[in-house]
Amino acid sequence: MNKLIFFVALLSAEILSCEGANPCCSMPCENRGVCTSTGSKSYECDCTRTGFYGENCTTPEVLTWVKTKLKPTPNTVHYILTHFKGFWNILNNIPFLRDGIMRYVLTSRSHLIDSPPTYNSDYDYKNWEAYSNLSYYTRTLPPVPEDCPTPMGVAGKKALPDVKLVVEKFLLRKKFIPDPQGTSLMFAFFAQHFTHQFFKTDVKRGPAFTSSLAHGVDLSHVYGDNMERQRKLRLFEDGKMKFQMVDGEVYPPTVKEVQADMHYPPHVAEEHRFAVGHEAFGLVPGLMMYATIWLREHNRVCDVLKREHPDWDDERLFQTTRLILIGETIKIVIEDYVQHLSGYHFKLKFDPELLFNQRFQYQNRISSEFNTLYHWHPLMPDAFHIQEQVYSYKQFLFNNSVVMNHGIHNLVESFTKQIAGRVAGGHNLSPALMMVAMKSIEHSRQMRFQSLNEYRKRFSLKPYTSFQDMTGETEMAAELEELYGDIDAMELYLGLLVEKPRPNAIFGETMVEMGAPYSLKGLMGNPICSPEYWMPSTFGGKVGFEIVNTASLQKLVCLNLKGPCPVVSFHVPDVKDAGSATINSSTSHSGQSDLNPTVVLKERTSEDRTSEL
Ligand code: ACD
Repeated sequence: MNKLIFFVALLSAEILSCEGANPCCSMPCENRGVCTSTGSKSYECDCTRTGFYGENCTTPEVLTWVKTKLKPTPNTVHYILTHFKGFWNILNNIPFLRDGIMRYVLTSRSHLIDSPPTYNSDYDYKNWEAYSNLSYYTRTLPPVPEDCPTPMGVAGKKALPDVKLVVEKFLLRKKFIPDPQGTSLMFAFFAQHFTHQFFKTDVKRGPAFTSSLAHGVDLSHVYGDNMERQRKLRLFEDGKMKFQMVDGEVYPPTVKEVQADMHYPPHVAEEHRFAVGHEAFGLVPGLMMYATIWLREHNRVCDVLKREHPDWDDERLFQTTRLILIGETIKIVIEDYVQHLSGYHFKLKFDPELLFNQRFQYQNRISSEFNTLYHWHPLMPDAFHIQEQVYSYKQFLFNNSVVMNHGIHNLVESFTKQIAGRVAGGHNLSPALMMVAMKSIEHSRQMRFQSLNEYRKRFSLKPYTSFQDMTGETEMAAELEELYGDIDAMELYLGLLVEKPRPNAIFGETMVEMGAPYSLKGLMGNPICSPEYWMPSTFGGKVGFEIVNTASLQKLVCLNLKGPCPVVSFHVPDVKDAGSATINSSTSHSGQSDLNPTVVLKERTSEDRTSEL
């Protein structure tokens, strides 16, 4: 018996020491060095332009050494940006300082993204196919080679733990944990609506493939991702999109009317089968609410442009309006959405000119890792509170009658008042969404994602030294250790969701330090931000350019509703702002009172606002 144990131990020691396996399995090249195996036992690290040299790219060049000594840690930077409100209030009003900091945020973040893109899930070395085939998501880190002893290379056990088990053990919600940053469902549905234009996994081909070939903000979720669909949705009159009027308000047309395919289960009544740019937006009323708002915005902007250019034909009005809406989207995402997420007192700024004299490529490719990390399903509550009613998931899903019965005004108000769940820290996923989390993990494994720690290193973060270091507590850490065996074998997605959140924050460090580079590169890499496009004439002149440059969530909603404007914000209102808000947010939101509409705003009509905003 003892002999047998000795033999098994020897055997596994041999396998795990990588004897005969691809030498790159141990990820020996540090600091973004590129590993190439040279025969079955040796490898070479290419340290070109990493700022490091040596066999494993571990020795810093002098300048790199100085920079690393001077550079504050991401947590320190985050602390500074989320504290000292008085200091930031002054700085935000000194244009050249605000611009300088914003330029630094944009460049330092986007330089972490390979551009042009490099790998995909089928190629762990650079080649023309991986570069040119747009139907793949790209990869920031190449897949773990197939011939490695463990799924994460050499670290950890030979097999990863059961997916259902880890989701149940670490992700499922016991009791709803509200986001301490005060994120509202208005934010959660915006995230879902906005990201579905560029996260469009081609389910037939598998998780490595996308059917959104623009790889960025193209508003295909409003206009359709191909010409046939676009044509079905367009009115071909004054640049407008098709619509229907219900009780004097604009809603999307029905599938029957426009013949654009949508995914609805059989029980959905014909009159509630709305047709919009994205086939799946019938899934939840929150998505259909935003689809309706953007549809109204498109037709509103067409009217504005038509007044400016009575001679323009339908095509030009349509195309120019689309560019304006792309600009509005980027502006809202940076200045309202990312601003909210960041919790910064520093006021982020959308100004493409900040990058005009910088090294920056106007192109983007969505990566599988970005898609995976954006599965923020813990945001979702256990039920949805709209006016006086409470909807379970079963009642809410595929239920456009919620949109019609309550109307956009009441949906906006209710979603703004309901707080979303905290994303990091574990144990906050609604059981209704268990399958989605399981799929994220299964897909990550199928695509052979490297470990959380490899991604931390890739994004200039120190690898976690233990499970406790990662979770900041002991209970989950001990269970994770038992299942994964080694912190270097911790998988990316689960790691992101169980990571210790930053104090009073929605996310942990890794989510922000990985998510921000993908986001800012993707937003600013849009062609409309390039010097060739970024000028009034692109947007139909001064009036169109002004619409882009003054866009906000509040305007987007208020200019497209009749009557008084509801409370609209990515942050649940503080109790003093709205007596009926169900939950007060406790924390560090970032001096964004200007994003919270005031009581005064509630009393204005949309006509008043059109001239004011
Ligand atoms: C910074 C700014 C603050 C970053 C704060 C949080 C970022 C975390 C995750 C990503 C957030 C938003 C994603 C938004 C847009 C995606 C756009 C993709 C376009 C293709 O410190 O840098």
